[in-house]
Amino acid sequence: MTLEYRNYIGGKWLDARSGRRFERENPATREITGSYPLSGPEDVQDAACAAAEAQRAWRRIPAPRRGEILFRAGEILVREKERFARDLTSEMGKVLKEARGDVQEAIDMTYYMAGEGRRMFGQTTPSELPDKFAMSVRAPVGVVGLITPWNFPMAIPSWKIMPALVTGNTVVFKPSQFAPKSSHNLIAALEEAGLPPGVINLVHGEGSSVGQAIIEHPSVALVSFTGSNAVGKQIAVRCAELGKPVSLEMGGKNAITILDDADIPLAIDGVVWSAFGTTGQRCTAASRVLVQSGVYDDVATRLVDRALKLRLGDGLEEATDVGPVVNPPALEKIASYIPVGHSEGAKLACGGERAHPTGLERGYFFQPTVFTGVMPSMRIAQEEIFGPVTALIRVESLDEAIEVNNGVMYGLSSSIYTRDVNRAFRAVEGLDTGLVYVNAGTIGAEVHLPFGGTRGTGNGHREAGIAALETFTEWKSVYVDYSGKLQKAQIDV
Ligand code: UN1
Repeated sequence: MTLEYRNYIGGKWLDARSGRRFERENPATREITGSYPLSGPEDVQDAACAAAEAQRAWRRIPAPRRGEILFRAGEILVREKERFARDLTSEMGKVLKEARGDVQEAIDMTYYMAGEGRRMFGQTTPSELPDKFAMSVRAPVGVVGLITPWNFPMAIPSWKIMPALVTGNTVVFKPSQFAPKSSHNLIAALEEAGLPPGVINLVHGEGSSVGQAIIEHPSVALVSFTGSNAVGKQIAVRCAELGKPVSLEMGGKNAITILDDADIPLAIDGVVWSAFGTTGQRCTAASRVLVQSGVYDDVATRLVDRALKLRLGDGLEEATDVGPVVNPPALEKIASYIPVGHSEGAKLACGGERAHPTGLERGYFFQPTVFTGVMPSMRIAQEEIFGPVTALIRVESLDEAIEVNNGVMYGLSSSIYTRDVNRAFRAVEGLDTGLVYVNAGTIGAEVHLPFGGTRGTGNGHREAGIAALETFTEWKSVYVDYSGKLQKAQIDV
């Protein structure tokens, strides 16, 4: 029997008003993992009203008290980590070890933001006038609309929800329809932790109806979106028309640079993990490897050897290295880049085809794929493929590597392998990305540092760290005049 899940609106678990539903399948086995409300604008309307209503009381609860609810939610996530990780693997495919990491990232963010309840620092500063006090404090924005992807279905919602809540906002949240159970689990944890009704509202469904309605709703004061650059741009344009602030995270075309002096086995470990972890479906995935000439052939041989040994399968099996991709359109998109690579003159060194692991013939698997002889301008070196495909590019020098690294429309993550501290720091300075790793791959960002990127990756905002507070609060500058007389700033006597 298919498990039926509901929306969470105003503290109640509800079906879509239309009664319509959609099902999610396990991408490895094609078994149905649950049925969810196929909501519409009317459900968003209910959710936004509940959030606006709850705003009044929630913003007045002292931030440390709001933080305490988050601490309790963090403890519930710890208690349920294994169950939530298994649910996560079953609905979007990543291997269990990584699913546990996804839940762990949500735990980390929940605790981190719970602590912010007792910080949330503003500034105090001298006034230019006597008997006058000046300070700045953070104020919530109001009702915020959060739209999240399927590839980190616990971590990414927590990056948005936890800072939004601790700073006193209320939330209308639309998760991806390809990983709805994880958001159900996250919201159930917040409910159990004692979050008051209406503070968080979960509306399942499609971006074109639910997401759109969230953006349009007059009560929603701010939108935070993680997903593709194409959709992000449309949201930015619409939010500009509506005069709403919007925070965007929109993908990457990240590169690992391996210089001649690098520890090659270490670098190969980093490439395999960054290119094929999460089946390459991370915005931080290494879809390019820039290799200095002297070690290029060695790196290519070793990488292909490792890629061929990766075991594809059901992420719930301990022996599986690489799970399925999320759905048929993803499979199609990834496969479409193979002839593109060929026609542009790259060499397919391994992979390049759909895979059919024994017993999982119907699953959406794609072989770990390495292209060699790739030129920086080729489409496979420019466009986000979002699958287990990486492109080896030969470079002659560090300067060339930096130029090639920066020569794409995205700027999320980059990495350099070298044993030379001078070259490492030159790279840190020159790589134009929001995240830079030295002697580690392109993935593995931690929650207490800013996360996000330059150029086509973002729009100047960052998630995580204290940077997230900037997104979800407005600064309020407060002047207290205790002189008992009219004092005029900036006016000569
Ligand atoms: C993403 O790829 O969408 O740094 C997020 C990482 C993870 C988060 C990735 N902590 O790869």
